[in-house]
Amino acid sequence: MLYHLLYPLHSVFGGFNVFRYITFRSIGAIITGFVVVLVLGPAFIRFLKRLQIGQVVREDGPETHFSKEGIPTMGGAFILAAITFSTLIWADLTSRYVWLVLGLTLWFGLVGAVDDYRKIKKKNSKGLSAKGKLFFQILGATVAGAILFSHHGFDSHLTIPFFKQVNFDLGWFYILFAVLVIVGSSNAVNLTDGLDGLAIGPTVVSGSVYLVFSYLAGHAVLSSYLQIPFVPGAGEVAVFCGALVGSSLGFLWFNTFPAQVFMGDVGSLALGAALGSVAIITKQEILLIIVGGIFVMEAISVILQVGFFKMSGGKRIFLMAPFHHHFEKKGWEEPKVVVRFWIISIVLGLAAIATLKLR
Ligand code: 57M
Repeated sequence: MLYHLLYPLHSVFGGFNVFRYITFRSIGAIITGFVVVLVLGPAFIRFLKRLQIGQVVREDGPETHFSKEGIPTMGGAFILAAITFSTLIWADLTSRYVWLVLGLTLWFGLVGAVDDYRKIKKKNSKGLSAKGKLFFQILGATVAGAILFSHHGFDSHLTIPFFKQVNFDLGWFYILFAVLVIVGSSNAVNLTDGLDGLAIGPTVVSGSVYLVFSYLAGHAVLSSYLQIPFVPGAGEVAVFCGALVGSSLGFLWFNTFPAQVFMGDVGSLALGAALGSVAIITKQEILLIIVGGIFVMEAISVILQVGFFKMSGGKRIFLMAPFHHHFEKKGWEEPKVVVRFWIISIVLGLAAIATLKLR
């Protein structure tokens, strides 16, 4: 909005020229998202309490979680509201990539909200059926993948970190690949969101890394110098990433141990889909495995645990999956597990940025 309102006035007031810069507007989006959630967060938490939207905690979980029963959940709805507000304020609203990422994020948020609401209404932690949730996720991701693929000049080549010269042309299969990345990252963040601050911390890290990659991918000179795919118009997605990072930081203020609010599936599914779709647009899909390494590790721990559990007739690889519960069962205090996962996430984020030079 501000870009359209104020930049044209730069001939009258030179200072408004700053609104043309994506870097300035991305920082504006970070600050706006953060301030909106920080200032209005307490009122929103009171609102959730008034509506009695409290967490239903499963009996088969770690005993330390039983005291979390009733903590307000669906805080992710507020994160998404702040992301939307901040993006609309700071982004160039003629950018089709911004509308695509925002629309997909809100679609996954809607799927999560229905799941959360059914869990709360039915007072059980089942919610939407797994098949139902997956169907609507795949539907949204397929539409987004098809829209992207149909964009004039969209490049369906796959880029591999560290190997600049290697890229496969997936052709139509790119849509399937995009669905895999978006739905995979959405569910990986969802599985990770099981301890106070555990999912939102790595989301801040991943969103920050993809803010940088969006800016570089959309920059003709820098992308050429760094030998990464040039995606004209991808730079505006950095503003969306800024809104995501700022809003997530604001949410972390209330979600850190002991959490005053949980994000709910409305938050975790949406944030995961947002990261997956940004990875697709910037053509840094494989990089998401490094940047989102915590999410990947959590998802793999579940796949291994459930697979081995079924094959071995009930034996476990980990004390409990996802991985964060394994350390809780080993006696680590919750904050210790969370901060150590954050440390790993930050190191992986830095490693992801380092791939720009290691080619
Ligand atoms: C998403 N949801 C949390 C909260 C959050 C296949 C199986 C591995 C699936 C998995 C599962 O059910 N995952 C669902 C994780 C839940 O958090 C809610 O869900 C939203 C995110 N989707 O926003 O609303 C609980 O997590 C805790 N929590 C916090 N702080 C937070 O900031 O403490 C969440 C956010 C909340 C709260 O206690 O109630 C969750 O864990 O369900 N299942 C599991 O993760 C279960 N693992 C399991 O069954 N493992 C077995 C299988 C794999 C064979 C095994 O290892 O033997 C664990 N989760 C629970 N109970 N709740 C263990 C059992």
